[in-house]
Amino acid sequence: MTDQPLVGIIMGSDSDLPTMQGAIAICEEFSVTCEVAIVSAHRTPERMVNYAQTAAQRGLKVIIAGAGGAAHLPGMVASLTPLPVIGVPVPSRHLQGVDSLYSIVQMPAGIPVATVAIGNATNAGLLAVQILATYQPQLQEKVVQYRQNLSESVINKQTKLDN
Ligand code: RP5
Repeated sequence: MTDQPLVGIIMGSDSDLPTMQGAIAICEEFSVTCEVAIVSAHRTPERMVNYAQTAAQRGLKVIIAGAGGAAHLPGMVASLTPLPVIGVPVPSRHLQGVDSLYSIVQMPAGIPVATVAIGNATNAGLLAVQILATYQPQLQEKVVQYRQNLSESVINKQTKLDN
């Protein structure tokens, strides 16, 4: 593990943190250094622009951006950086995150955001790890092992059901 963060995990509000913990936990599990920041597209727009425009030169390789409601953060950040951006629709109070999903997933051609399911920051973390693993063979071995463990856990559940 290096000290240089390779994954930037950002969110629109501290209220998004419980959801975004899934991505943080995956980075920890794979010993991938990440940085975590609250960056709001609406409340701190200059901070968002600065974060996105300096991300690549600071050494980040991928950004995970979570937001809820009018969730413009992932798309705006994607428009300001050449790095891949993974969007996490955070469950919202009134529309359960459908608003967040639609806000994040409907990007115009040319500026993609890799959008995961509502609340599924775990998959965002895994996608980020898999992106890094394309040039880190040891990390790729860990991804393969993770998948094997996942399969085995299902088989074990079946064995318990059968007995
Ligand atoms: C969005 O507004 C945030 O991403 C959060 O999901 C939502 C609500 O924010 P708070 O009012 O809880 O700070 O910008």
